[in-house]
Formats: sequence, C-alpha cells, structure tokens
Amino acid sequence: MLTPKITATREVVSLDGIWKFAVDTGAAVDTGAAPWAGPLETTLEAPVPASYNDLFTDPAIRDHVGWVWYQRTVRVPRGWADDRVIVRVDAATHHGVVYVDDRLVAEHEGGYLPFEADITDLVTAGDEFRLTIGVDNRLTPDTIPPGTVTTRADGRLAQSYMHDFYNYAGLARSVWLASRPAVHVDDITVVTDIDGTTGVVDYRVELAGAADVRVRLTDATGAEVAAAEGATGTLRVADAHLWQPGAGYLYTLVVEVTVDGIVVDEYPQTVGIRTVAVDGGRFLINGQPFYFTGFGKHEDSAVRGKGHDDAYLVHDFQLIDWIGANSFRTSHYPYAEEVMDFADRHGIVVIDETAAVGLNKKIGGGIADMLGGAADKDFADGFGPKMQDAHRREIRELIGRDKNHPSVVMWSIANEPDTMSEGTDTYFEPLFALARELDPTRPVTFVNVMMAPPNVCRVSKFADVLCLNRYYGWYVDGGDLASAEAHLEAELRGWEGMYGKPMIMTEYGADTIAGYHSVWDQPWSEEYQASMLAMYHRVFDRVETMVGEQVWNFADFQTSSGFFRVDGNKKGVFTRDRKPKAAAHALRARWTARRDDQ
Ligand code: GCB
Repeated sequence: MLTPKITATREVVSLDGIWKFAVDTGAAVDTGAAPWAGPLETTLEAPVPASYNDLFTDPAIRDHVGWVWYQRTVRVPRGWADDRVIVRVDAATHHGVVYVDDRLVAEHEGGYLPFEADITDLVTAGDEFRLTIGVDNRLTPDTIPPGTVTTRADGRLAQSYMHDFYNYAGLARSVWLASRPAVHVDDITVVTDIDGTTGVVDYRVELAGAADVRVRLTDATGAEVAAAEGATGTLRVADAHLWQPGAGYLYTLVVEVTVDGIVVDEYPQTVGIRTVAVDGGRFLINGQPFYFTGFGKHEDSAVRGKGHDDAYLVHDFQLIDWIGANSFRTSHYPYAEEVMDFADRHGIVVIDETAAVGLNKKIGGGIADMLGGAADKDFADGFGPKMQDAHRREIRELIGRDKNHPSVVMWSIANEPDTMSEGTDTYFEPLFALARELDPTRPVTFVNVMMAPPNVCRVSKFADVLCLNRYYGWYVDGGDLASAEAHLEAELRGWEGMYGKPMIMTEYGADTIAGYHSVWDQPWSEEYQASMLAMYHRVFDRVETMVGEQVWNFADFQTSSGFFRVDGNKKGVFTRDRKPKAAAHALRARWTARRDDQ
C-alpha cells in the first residue's frame, strides 16, 4: 500500500486535530447500539495522533479495556469529483473499524500498520460526511502481540500481556483523506544493486486499471539520470551516489501512468542505492563490514503515549547523532512511516521488527517469570494456528509497507519468543520462509531471549543474523559485574562456536534512576549503568563475530504497573524527557570515536 502523497495527480487532506471521543462502556459493537449511526454522545475530545490513555484524569479511561470511538465531520474537496476518495488510517491500536456515516468501510487487526478504504461511492465532492473510527485495545491469545482479558470480581475487565511496555491505544498516527485517479499506481517495488561504480535499480509497478507506465530516476538535485518505459525494468545509474550509513543519499523514481499518451497518475518513490549481505560472520552494507551502534527504542513520550510527534522525531534523531550511533531497532512493532522516511534521509540504519512480542509464556510483564507461575506453560499451550495466521499477516503487511526503505537492512520477525519449547521450530520455520519469499534481498532474524542459549534454542538455525538480548549484570549476576563478564563471554563464545553467524547484542542495559549515584557497583545508579555497558563493550571487542551493539533502551518508557517497575522501565540512556544519564556520555565517547574511525 502506497503512502498518500500530494503529486501532480493526487491530493491529500490531513484529518489530524481534535476529534470527538467516547469510551464504549456498553460494548456497543456487540449490542448493536451503534455509536457511528449519529453524532457521538460525549463531551470528551481527543487529539489525533495520540494514544488516548494518558490524556484524561479518569482512571476508567486510562485502564479501559475494549472499544473507544473517535468522530469528526469531513468535507470532501469539491475538486475531487473525478477522483477516487480514500480514507487512510496510519494505525489503530489494535483493532480498528471505520464508518462513513453509518456504513462500515474498513476493518483492520494489528495496531501498528496502516489500512485504507475506497469510499468514493459513499461521498460527494464538496459535501460533508461523518467519519467514525472505533478502536479496540484488547489483546487475546490469537492477536499479535498476544494477551489475555479477564473479568475482575467487580465485573471490570483486566488486560494482561507478556511484554512490558504499556498497552497504549487509540489513533496514535495520522488519519488522511486522499484522492487518487481511477487508473493509478497501486504498488511499487524497488530493489537496488551495485555494479562497479554503476547503480542498478530494478523496479516493478503494479497498476489498478489498464495503462502504460514510464519511469524516470532523478537525483537529489532533480536532474534526470535514467529513464525507461514499461511496468517492470532495470535502470542503470553511472557513477551512482550510494545510500550509506550516515549519509542517506536518495534518488526519486517518478512513476507516470499514461492512457493514450496522457499522464493520468504520477507517484514519486524515493530510492536509496545500496546493498545488504551477510558473509560468514560479517554484516555488509555496500560490500563493507558494518558494525551497528545504537538502541532498541520505543515510540513513547509523556501525555501522548505512542502518539507520533514530529518534534520528538527530530529530537530523537538529533540525540542519535549526538551520541554517535548509526542504527536502531523498531522494538517491538513497526514505527510510524515518518520515522522510516527520516531514517532514509539521514542515513540511519534500521532493524525493522513486527509486533510479535511476548510470544512467550515464560515471561511475565516483559521479564522472565521469576516467581515461577508460568514455568510449566510452554509454547504449544496457546500459540496455535490462529496466532500464526496473524503473525503471517503482520510479516506481509510490514514488508509490504517498508520494502522500499533503504534504511531497513534486516527484518526481525519476533522479539524474545519462546524458542525453547517443542513445536517452536515448526511454528517459526514457515514464517522465516514467508519473509524470505516476500523479500529475498534482506537478511531475516528474530531476537533471542536469555532463556534460550545456543544449545537450547530451536529457532536460531533459521536466522541469518543472531540477535541476542542479554541481561548479565541485571536479571542475572545483578550487582556482580565480574561474574557477569565471565558468563557473557562464555555464552557469546558458545554462539560463535556453534553458528559462526554475525551476532548483534540487540538489548543490554540496566534500570537507572537519573540522579542516583554511588561509588560502588550499585544497581539503579548512573555509575552502575555506565560500568555495566563498559563491561559488555570489553567483551564485544574480544568476540570476532560481534557486529553490533544496541543498548536497551534509548529512553525510559512507560510500562504496565507492577512491583518491579517504578513509573516505567528506567533502562533508558536518556530519561523519558530525553535528558542524558551518565551512560549517555560514556556511549558518546565510544561511538563517536568509532564513527570518526570509519
Ligand atoms: C527484554 C524485552 C524488553 C524489556 C526488557 C527489560 O528482554 O525485550 O521489551 O523492556 O527486557 O527491561 O526487561
């Protein structure tokens, strides 16, 4: 699905702003009391984009389990009479329904990927219509991510889930009204290669309707560097300016659709010419060994929750640059398209992850179940074909959305799933195959949990790169960095000996209260976080197949409440409002030196 854009043949109206908002306390969808059938009866209003949870003071809204409703009136621009009219929702977390007046036009499962509806036949150019979007935040054993809804003694619903980030919900990304011609570009796929100093751009255009296609590739100044006719083809760019980590040079593939020689649709697709490959124990970008530095992140900030915010977008990338990092992982779900576009333009390397987090009953609230409640629960207990179908859909939609981003160098199909239990290999093998079939050009990985070391993990054999999350010095050997160092090195050597594949530490970190200091190895102090990271770095520098380090986490973030989290997860190198802890300065020294050496 193409991102809505203003082009010579297309227009876009942002529907962001304040919408009417209501919490559905009576399960209206199930009872047939249709909130979409007329004006929403509510005094509440909510901004789009934003998660709704932290906007209001009423705990019943923050902790609501089930549907909420957003509504506004929309006027179709009067010049759109000859066009198709599309409503596009960038994300509805986790289940969205869209009504135009009282007609259901779209329904979507999965909280972090876009969906759209063609509403041309229901609206009139120049007139208004009522747009109502329902969003259900429930996670069940069959959703990605999974969760469980139970009923408390007093009848209130309670949502539990195995990941630790807070289950923010609502319309956290933009909503658009878009026009496009009846005959139009439906999809574009671009794959690039390098032949000496020549850039090779293979393209494939899918059309809705019968028409001819011509394309031209322009450089960053707008000058044409190649052109071709036909819906598929190859363009060759002499002396190509490559997309490089740290220097995100972009060309634009301008696709024109013609009928009888007249241009009926135009769509510009940015293109970064670069290659990605795994070679033995090395990860190569443009044929050169690449070492990942950076973070696992979250889309998270005060008040707006997971709401996309361009100011945070720019500031977070500024901090990534300030600290000398070159990459991040979209832990633990696909991020807003604005983030991916920004990474493309600024040369930041991305490991792109599905929302398959918490497929692990041995984890509670994001951490290993130390109290034992889930010890006897294994993968076969609940993770069945319905979840696998949902997982397949997530992989399809993610690759469909993000396949043309040069910043994306690898797909991560899950974070810390159970890969210890019997049946996990048969669950995952087809998912790896699907990702490779959809995109044969990028490595595919998953992120391995500490409970599945090399001799236990049944799934690492399918991954091109070993991505490991380890908490030696925190959940294991807490406060004892000498033991942690020995255990970490022994495990990494075990992986290296068994697989010889490139390894990235995709999580390592310590909860840290900004402003808490100690001269000793005291967990939660700023000094401990810095010493622990330094310990990991000593080990990484000794292990040859390590190709990257991504600290957990970029910034402190909100979690569900519980006795092991104090106002959220504090493993951020920056606080939730993006102030550096001591570790940020230490990382900056290491990573800027590495960047300067490259
Ligand atoms: C993990 C999870 C991450 C948690 C982190 C922690 O392994 O992947 O989502 O936030 O541990 O801090 O416990």
